[in-house]
Amino acid sequence: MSGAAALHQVQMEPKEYKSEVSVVWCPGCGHHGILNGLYRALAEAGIDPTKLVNISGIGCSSRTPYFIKSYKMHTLHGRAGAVATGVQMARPDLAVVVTGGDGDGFAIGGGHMPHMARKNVNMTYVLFDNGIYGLTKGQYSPTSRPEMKGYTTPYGGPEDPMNPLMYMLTYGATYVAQAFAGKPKLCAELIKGALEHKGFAYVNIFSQCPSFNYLDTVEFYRDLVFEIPADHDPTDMTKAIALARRPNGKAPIGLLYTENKPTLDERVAEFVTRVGGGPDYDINKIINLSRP
Ligand SMILES: Cc1ncc(C[n+]2csc(CCOP(=O)(O)OP(=O)(O)O)c2C)c(N)n1
Ligand SMILES: [Mg+2]
Repeated sequence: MSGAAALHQVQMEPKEYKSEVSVVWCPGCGHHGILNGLYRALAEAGIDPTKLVNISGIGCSSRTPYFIKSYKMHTLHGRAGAVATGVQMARPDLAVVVTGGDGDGFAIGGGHMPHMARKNVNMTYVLFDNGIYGLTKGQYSPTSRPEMKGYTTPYGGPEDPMNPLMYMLTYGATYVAQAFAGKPKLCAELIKGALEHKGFAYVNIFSQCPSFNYLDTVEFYRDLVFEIPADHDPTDMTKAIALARRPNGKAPIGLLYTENKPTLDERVAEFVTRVGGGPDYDINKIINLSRP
């Protein structure tokens, strides 16, 4: 279990996870729905707020830690994942949750995403995917559709968007899910699953930005998504990839893939036991290990 010591420790209502800071997002922003899903997931997983660390970069979505009763770090743009990896390795007993946007995670932070996935860092990453840079008032992001007109693309863009699900599946994330802010109950269910998963859990959540992304409206997302059928086997990578590729142009919501694999902290602990660490660290022993 992710941050096992933090899980199923308390019985709190979702609203008790609200901090004293008022939520400042625009009316109608999908991020509100995701935040509600997060409150519910934390309550349902019984996470002890004193064992929860919510880490973010910069963006509207990256303000989430202010609104949740938890320890928190509002770090640099694109660097939440790297900081979270450090926190998780130093304190594997804590539940580590990153919340951030498509720009934060896949543009400036894009260099970090594959490494959290391939290392199977034991944490939950909730990506608020609104296909735009919201905080800076509407620039094109790696998940923007070419038709999206923003300040940097007044005629639309010349690029196809990336596919975060394909990316996460192929880089080795061990829990990959997708949801839509308009369905906070599903958001809660999938985030709860991520919190309870041992390993790198990625949840991509579509979120409308009514202030700057006039294309990806609630209606657009409602029409885009379809619920993954109940008979989908989430341990089957081939089927997960087929779903991630958007059959018939429709985006799946639900759990695509899950797998059990040792996490980075477990492997490092095993490594230290095997080669010796701490005060008994012996560089000669380490050097000898590399000799045939
Ligand atoms: C190093 C650096 N470069 C650029 C910025 C400006 N900046 C702040 S937030 C942001 C993008 C936010 O977009 P996203 O992560 O998608 O979050 P959203 O606001 O859409 O939720 C940018 C480019 C910054 N703060 N720091
Ligand atoms: Mg965004």
